[in-house]
Amino acid sequence: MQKQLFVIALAASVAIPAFAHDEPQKPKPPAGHDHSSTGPAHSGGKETAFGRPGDPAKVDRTIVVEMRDPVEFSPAEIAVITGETVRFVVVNTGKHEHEMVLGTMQELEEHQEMMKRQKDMHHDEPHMAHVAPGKSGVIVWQFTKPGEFYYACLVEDHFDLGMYGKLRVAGAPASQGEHMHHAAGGQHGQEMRGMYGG
Ligand SMILES: [Cu+2]
Repeated sequence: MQKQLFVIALAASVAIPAFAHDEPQKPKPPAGHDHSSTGPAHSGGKETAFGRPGDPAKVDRTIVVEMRDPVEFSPAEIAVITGETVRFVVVNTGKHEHEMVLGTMQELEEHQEMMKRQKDMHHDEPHMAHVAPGKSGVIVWQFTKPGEFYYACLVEDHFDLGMYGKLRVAGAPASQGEHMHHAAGGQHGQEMRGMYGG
């Protein structure tokens, strides 16, 4: 019962960014808002709000994320334990280019705006993988802070069309009870995938 409620709460919270995203006037942070000096999503080896590049030799878990046409990530929700280093194997099973970019919702939206202004902007950083049709890419990332983060495809208008997923970073394997541990563990993503047909 407890778990059921948790899942429903999760589903409800997933819907909120989608609405916010559709608003033409995005809320701006108040003046003087403490903004990262590095700007949107430039991880280049540094600590970010959503973690830091992981050491490929110290991967805790490998998660396969499938990118499908027209604009879908599967799974669309992933639970990670705080401190965990995840190796994402990002598989593009579509006929269109896709990419997986990690970040906060605000950073991803800013990044998207930047991409619209500079169509030819090409970059590759540790928190992103641009993948051609039928190919796969890898992101190794350590999630150092708890929170709700996202992965989005910033190719063309895919993000606007809803091509993003949610990363829920929570807990610590040793300090949590059986229930929390289970909720934060890798199995949860699989359950979500099943429930929502992702
Ligand atoms: Cu895409």
